[in-house]
Amino acid sequence: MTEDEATWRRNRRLLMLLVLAAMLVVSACAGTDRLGLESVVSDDIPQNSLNPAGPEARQIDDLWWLVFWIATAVFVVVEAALIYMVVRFRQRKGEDRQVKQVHGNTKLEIIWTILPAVLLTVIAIPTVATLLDLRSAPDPSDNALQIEVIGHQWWWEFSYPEYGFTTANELHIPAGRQVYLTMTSADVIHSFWVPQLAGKRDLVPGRETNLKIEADEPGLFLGQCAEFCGLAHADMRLRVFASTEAEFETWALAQAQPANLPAAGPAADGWETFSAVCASCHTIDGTSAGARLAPNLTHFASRTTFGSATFANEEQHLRQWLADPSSLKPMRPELNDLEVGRVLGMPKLGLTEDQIDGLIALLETLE
Ligand code: HEC
Ligand SMILES: [Cu+2]
Repeated sequence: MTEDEATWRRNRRLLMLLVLAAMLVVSACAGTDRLGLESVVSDDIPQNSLNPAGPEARQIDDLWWLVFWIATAVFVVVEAALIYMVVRFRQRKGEDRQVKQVHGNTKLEIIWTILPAVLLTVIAIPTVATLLDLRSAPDPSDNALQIEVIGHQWWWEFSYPEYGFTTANELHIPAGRQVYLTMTSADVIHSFWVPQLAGKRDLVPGRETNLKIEADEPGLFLGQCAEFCGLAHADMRLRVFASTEAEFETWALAQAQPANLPAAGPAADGWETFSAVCASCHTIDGTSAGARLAPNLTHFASRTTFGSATFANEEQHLRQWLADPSSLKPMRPELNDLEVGRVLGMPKLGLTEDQIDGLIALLETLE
C-alpha cells in the first residue's frame, strides 16, 4: 500500500464517522416550534393509519392486516424452508459431495405457480372491492355533509355550501355522519390525508376529486398534505374537529354569520390598516375585504391554530407572523403576482408596532 492510499483510507473512515454524526444531529427532532414555544401539534395524537377512528380508515386498516398476515405467513414458510435446506444439505467437513444437476420438476413448478396465484387472488378480491367502495359516492340515505376543499400553496380552503361560508385549515365535521369532500387545487397537486379518518386523495388543478371521511366519535384528528408541493409542504397541515351533531350545527351557524366590525378603539384602527394593506388578499365577510387569495379571516379568532395548523393561535405567534411571516413559516412571497392570482405566501408588509397592535386587536374580535 502506498502512502497516498493509506491516507485516503484514514480520511475515508473519518468522513464516514462525520456522516454518521451528522445523521444523528439532523434526526434529533425538536418538540418546540420556531419561537421556542411548545409545539402545537400534540405528539399524543398520532397521524397513524393503524389506529383508525372511522369506517373508511377501518376498511383500509382491515385490508392492511389481511395483506400483512398473508405476507407474514409466506415469509415464515419460505425462510423456514430456506434455513432448513441450508442446514440439512450443507457440505460437511471432509465430504466430497457430487451435486446432481436437475432441470425442471413439473409437480413443484405447478405448486409454486398455483399457490401464489391463489394468494394473490385472496388479496386482490377484497382490495378491489375496498377500492371501489371507498371511491363510490355516498348513499343518499347517509345524508352526507358536503364540503369543498381547495388546496393552495401552502394552506387548505374549506367551504360549506349548505351553510354558505368558507374557512381555512381547521375542518369541523359532525361525528358519526358521512362527509363527502369535493376537492381541487388552485396551483399544484396536493394530497389530503388524515390517516385516522381515510386514505390519501390527490387534489389536482383543473379537476375534481372526491373523498369520503367519517369519524366514529367526537375528537381531534391531525392531517397533512401528502404530496410534495414546494417549500412549505411540510407545514401544510390540517386539523379535523369531529363534534356532536348539535355542536357542529352551532359552530356552522356561527361561522355563517358575517363579522361585526368594532366602531372604535384599537380594533377599529386595526380595520383601517386591514382595509388598506390586507384586503388585497384576505376576506372578512360582511366588510369590503373580499379577496380570495389567502385564508378567509371572518372567524379567525375561533381557530386554534394558523399558518396551516402549524402555529398556536396566540398573540406571540401572531405578532411574529405579522412582522415577518416567512421567519415563522418559510414561503416564497417574492414570487407573488396578484394580477394572475398567484400567491406563494404572505409577504413582509413593513407594519409598525402600532399597526400590529391594532391588527391583533382586530383579529381577536373575529370570533
Ligand atoms: C399578498 C397577499 C397577502 C397580504 C397582502 C396579506 N396576507 Fe395574510 N396571508 C396570505 C397568505 C397566502 C396566507 C397563508 C399562508 C400560509 O399559511 O401558507 C396568509 C395567512 C394569514 C393569516 C393566518 C390565517 C390562517 O388561518 O392560517 C393571518 C392571520 C393573516 N394572513 C393576516 C394578515 C393581515 C393582518 C394582513 C395585513 C397586514 C395580511 N394578512 C396581508 C397572504 C396575504
Ligand atoms: Cu404538499
